[in-house]
Amino acid sequence: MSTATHCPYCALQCAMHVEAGPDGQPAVRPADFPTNRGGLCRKGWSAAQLLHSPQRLVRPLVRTGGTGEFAETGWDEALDFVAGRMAGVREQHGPDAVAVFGSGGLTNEKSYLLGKFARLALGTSRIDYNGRFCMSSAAAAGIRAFGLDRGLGFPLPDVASAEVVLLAGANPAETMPPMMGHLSGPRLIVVDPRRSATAEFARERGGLHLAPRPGTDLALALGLLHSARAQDLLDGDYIGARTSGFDEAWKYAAAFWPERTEQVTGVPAHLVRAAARALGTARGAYVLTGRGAEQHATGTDTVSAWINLALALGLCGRAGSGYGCITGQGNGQGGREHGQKADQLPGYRRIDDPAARAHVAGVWGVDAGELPGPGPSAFELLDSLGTAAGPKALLLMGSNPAVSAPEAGRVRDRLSALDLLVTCDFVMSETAAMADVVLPVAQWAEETGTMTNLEGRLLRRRAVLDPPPGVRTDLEVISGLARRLGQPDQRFPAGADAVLAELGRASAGGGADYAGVSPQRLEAGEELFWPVPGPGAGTPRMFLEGFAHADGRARFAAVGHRGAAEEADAQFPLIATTGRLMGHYQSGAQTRRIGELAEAEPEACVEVHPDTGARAGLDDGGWARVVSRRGATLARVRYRAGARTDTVFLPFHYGGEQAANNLTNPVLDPVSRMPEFKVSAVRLERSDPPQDARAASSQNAGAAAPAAGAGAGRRGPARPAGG
Ligand SMILES: Nc1nc2c(c(=O)[nH]1)N[C@H]1C(S)=C(S)[C@@H](COP(=O)(O)OP(=O)(O)OC[C@H]3O[C@@H](n4cnc5c(=O)[nH]c(N)nc54)[C@H](O)[C@@H]3O)O[C@H]1N2
Ligand SMILES: Nc1nc2c(c(=O)[nH]1)N[C@H]1C(S)=C(S)[C@@H](COP(=O)(O)OP(=O)(O)OC[C@H]3O[C@@H](n4cnc5c(=O)[nH]c(N)nc54)[C@H](O)[C@@H]3O)O[C@H]1N2
Ligand code: SF4
Ligand SMILES: [Mo]
Repeated sequence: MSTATHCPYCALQCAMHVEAGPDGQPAVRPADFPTNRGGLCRKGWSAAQLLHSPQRLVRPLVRTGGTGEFAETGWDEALDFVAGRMAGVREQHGPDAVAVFGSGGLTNEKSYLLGKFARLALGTSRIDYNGRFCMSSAAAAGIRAFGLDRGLGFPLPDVASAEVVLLAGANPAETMPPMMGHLSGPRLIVVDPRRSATAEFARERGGLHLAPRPGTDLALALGLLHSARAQDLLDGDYIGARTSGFDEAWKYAAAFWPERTEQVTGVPAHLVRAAARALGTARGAYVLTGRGAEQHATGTDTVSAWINLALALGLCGRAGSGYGCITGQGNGQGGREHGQKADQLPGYRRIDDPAARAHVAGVWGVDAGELPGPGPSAFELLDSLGTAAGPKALLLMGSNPAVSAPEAGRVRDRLSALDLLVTCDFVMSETAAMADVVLPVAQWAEETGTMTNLEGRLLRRRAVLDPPPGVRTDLEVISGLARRLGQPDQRFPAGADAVLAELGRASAGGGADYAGVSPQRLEAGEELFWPVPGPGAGTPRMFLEGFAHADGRARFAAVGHRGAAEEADAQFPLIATTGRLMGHYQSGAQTRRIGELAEAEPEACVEVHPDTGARAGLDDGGWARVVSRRGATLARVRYRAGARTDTVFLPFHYGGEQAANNLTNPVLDPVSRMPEFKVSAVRLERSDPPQDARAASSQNAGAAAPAAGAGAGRRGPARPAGG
């Protein structure tokens, strides 16, 4: 056995072979591919370990009436129970009382079928997904500027030949290590409040590190635009021929001369000038944003300000330069196109557009009037669960919001208030542990499907092995539930290729057109970048002929700086920002269960400048309690001499009392509905080690997790099975 496929984790989707290792268990070998060029990070190398982990779920679990503990059950009983309860809730409270929460980790086929399931089998408008927490601000700003949004509008290897690359709030040295191979040639300008691994990489190679106070990127981007104009570096011909709205946008930049920019952001004026000069004089330059620029209540406007800079320098829609958002999850790109978003139908269509509704309803064989309208965004949806007017039941696929949602304590309360929580997962995540029903599903190497990576490139995920006995695929779960909810069999096929063919028809003519994508073409090794409307090659480089707005021009956005929702004050004198470590993925549900990863990063940490730590009475290597208005979290102190003294950093990969999201502020961006994960006002206190530190880290990677009884997290009355 040796099968070519792609990594289960991030959007770089590194190519790999899965084959039998020395112990006979599946193991990973990297493959050469344009994005990863034979590299993998340590998560990719160890990814196969979860396939045969003793912590793997292999039987449906339903909480029993008597004890409130999980009991193993058969698939028919479990699916009958779930469909029966969903139908009952809908009968009693109406279709919007059943909600669905999806994921940018799901294949294109799953994303599509899940959206269709919500709209048709449940008739609910209550569906959104974790991508809302990811790159929704960049997507909104991209649509605003270009008329259409694709993470990178060009193949990743293009950036290697640029002279300068500016990375705003992205730390690929930890979040996509093999990408650094493409970034070793260009001079890097890294915008990050922390001296991240990527900032170090830039400094070592003669690049620049600009360390703004979290939440002030918009001002910094305005300052760079101001300084570029002052140095006569703008591309006037391009602005005149290919864009509109420069004058209105400039009004906001006019006031941000470098010294003023320094006052607001903390970035020295000479660095603002130097960065503008480097970017503006480069032959070939890219501006790339990551979550650091995007996960703010001002995220959309902030990305718009970075795009304005790129437009003013004439970088977009040209070969050899550009703006891009580095998408995050494995299918962060495809997951945002096929209708699991509250306001969306397949093919990047809007659910409130009559023509889009008519097209998709036609493919689905229903009347457009049967399709529900737009629903609330991810956090608003989670925050309404179990309230008088909110959903009473939730089907969750591919997310662990008890750990990863903002103000997670509040979200856990809402999850507990549900009458029915159903999760599909392959491990007992913190959210699964709160569920009434847990359905054990297949993992990446056990199923077929397609993914769309950060470049908009279509990839084939191939089944290498059979799932363990008793495990079903997500598509089989959706299909089985739909049938039990009275849908005709052929409307919800469980075969990935059949779903892809239908997705192609549903997306045809939309922005993200997959009509020409087929398993045969992918198996034949064709390089396909969407839109792929037909048999042609697709679109590796977008907007070369014109932008997707009706007039073909890109639009400057008139955006001004405003501060974060929460400022530091006497009670909460520091800003906490959050993000990622190399060795864990997201909520950590998968990677905390892989021995070598859990051992390397067994517990939460907080990065603190030594002076700041000393002032709070902390010791390097000791424990701190980090407190915000919303809650507290425990983390081991890591002194970082290069850190800002007004800012601390926490990874969000841990649950319970070590969850960074106990602190975070769920204030939302008005356009994208993105929560402000990157700015919370906090204070630091010295703390004893957490009660669960030892137990948690040994249990994370340890042997068999108990199946029955694993759900101690769930409060509230027990529910009878089979009701
Ligand atoms: N190891 C690992 N890799 C991953 C993931 C993972 O969980 N672990 N997740 C994947 C996913 S889904 C995503 S979305 C990507 C995310 O990839 P990145 O965007 O690279 O990840 P983050 O660590 O969230 O944020 C990047 C940087 O933003 C900085 N930052 C914080 N506040 C601000 C600010 O106000 N302005 C600026 N300019 N920077 C700020 C942080 O210090 C951090 O270094 O990674 C993907 N890859
Ligand atoms: N404080 C803070 N919070 C953040 C962020 C931050 O930077 N700071 N980043 C946000 C971002 S960018 C993201 S993307 C989210 C991610 O956070 P989550 O949405 O929680 O993502 P994961 O931790 O990947 O959770 C995926 C869950 O689904 C399971 N799973 C994985 N693949 C599949 C599949 O194919 N099918 C099914 N049924 N299950 C699957 C996994 O085992 C795991 O339990 O977190 C957000 N939260
Ligand atoms: S960089 Fe991303 S895709 Fe590549 S091996 Fe690491 S987690 Fe997997
Ligand atoms: Mo993400």
